[in-house]
Amino acid sequence: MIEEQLKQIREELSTYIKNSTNLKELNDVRVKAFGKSGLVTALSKNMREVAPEDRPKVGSQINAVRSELEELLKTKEAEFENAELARKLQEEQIDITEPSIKVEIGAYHPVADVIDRLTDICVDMGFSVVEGPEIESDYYNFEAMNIPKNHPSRDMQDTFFITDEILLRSQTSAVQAREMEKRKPPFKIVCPGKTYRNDSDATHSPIFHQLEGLVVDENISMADLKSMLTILMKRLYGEDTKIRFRPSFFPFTEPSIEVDVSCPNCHGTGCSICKGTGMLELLGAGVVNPKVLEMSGIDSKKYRGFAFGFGLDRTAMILDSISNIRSLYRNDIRFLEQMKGE
Ligand code: FA5
Repeated sequence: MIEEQLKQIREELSTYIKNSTNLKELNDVRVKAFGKSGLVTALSKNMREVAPEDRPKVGSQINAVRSELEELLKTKEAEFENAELARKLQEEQIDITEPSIKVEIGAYHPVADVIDRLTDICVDMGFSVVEGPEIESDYYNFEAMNIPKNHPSRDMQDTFFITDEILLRSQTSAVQAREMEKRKPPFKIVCPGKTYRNDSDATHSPIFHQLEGLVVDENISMADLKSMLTILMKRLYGEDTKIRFRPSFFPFTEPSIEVDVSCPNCHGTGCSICKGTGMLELLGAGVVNPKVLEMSGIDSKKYRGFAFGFGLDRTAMILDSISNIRSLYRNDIRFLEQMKGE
C-alpha cells in the first residue's frame, strides 16, 4: 500500500520538478514534497502503520525517493541559476572597445600656484606662514605702519574705507604689527592674502594678492634682504632672471627699495605693459623702520628687521607670460584651459 503511494508521489513530484519554469515554482514543489505537511514528510510519519518487519525496506525506499527528488531539485535549480547568469552576462556586457568617458582635469589658478610656490620656497628658508584679516582696522593697516591719519603717504594706496576706522586692507603689511605684538624675536613670517585698492588698468586690479614677509632678529641689514630676495627670485624665475633693485620710499621701512623683473611681454625691450621700461615692478621691501618696531613693543636698539611685499598677481603674470591682469579674473574658459600645462 505505502509502496504504491510512494511510486505515485515520486512520479507526480518528478513531473512537477521537470515542468517548473522558474525558481519560485521549484520552491513550491520543494514545499509540497518536504514541507511540514509535504507528501514525503507525511509518508515518513506514516511508518507506524507499516508492519515492523517491513519497516527497514520501506524506510530505505522512502529515503531513495527522497534522495532522487532532492537530486532532481538541485539539478533543476542549477539550470535556472545558470540561465540567470547567462542572461546577466549578456545584458551587462561591457564593450571594452567603446571610447571611455573623458574625465575633465582642472588646473590650479595661476595666483594660487604662485602662492604655493612662494610659500614653499619661504618655508624652506625657515619662514612660518600666517594669515590676517581682509577687513582690517585703520590702526594695523596704516597707523602701526607709521602712516598717521591725514599723512600724504596714504595717497599711495587708494583705499576702500568701510567706516572711518575700518577698511579693506590695502596691503598685507597690516599683519606686520599684529605678528610683532604676538611674537618674541627672533622670528620670520610670511603672509599671503587678498588686498584691495581703488586701482584698475593692465597691471592693476581692485582686488589683488600680496605676500608679506617679515624677519626680526639682531644684526639684520639690507645685505640680508637683498641676498634673500635674490635667492628667492632665482628659485622662482630661474637662474638667468634679470632683477633690478631701485631705491624707493615706504613709511614703514628705512631704507626702502622696489624690486623689478624683466617684462614678460617684451622681454626687456619696452612695451605698453611695462610702460616702455622693459621691467615690471614686483615688490616693495626695506629695513623695518625702528619706529614701527617700537610701536609694536620691540626694542629697536636690540632688534632690527627687514620686510618685503610681493604683488602676487604680477608674479603670476611674469611666470605665465600673461599680459593683462584682468585675464586672471575674467573666468574665460579658453584662458583657464591654457593654464593646465602638459
Ligand atoms: C606695498 O603694498 C607695501 N606694503 C610693500 C612693502 C612691504 C614694502 C614691506 C616694504 C616692506 P606697493 O604699494 O608698492 O607696496 O605694492 C606692492 C606690490 O603689490 C607692487 O609692487 C605690485 O606688484 C602689487 N600691486 C600694488 N597695487 C596693485 C594692484 N592694484 N593690482 C595688482 N598688483 C598691485
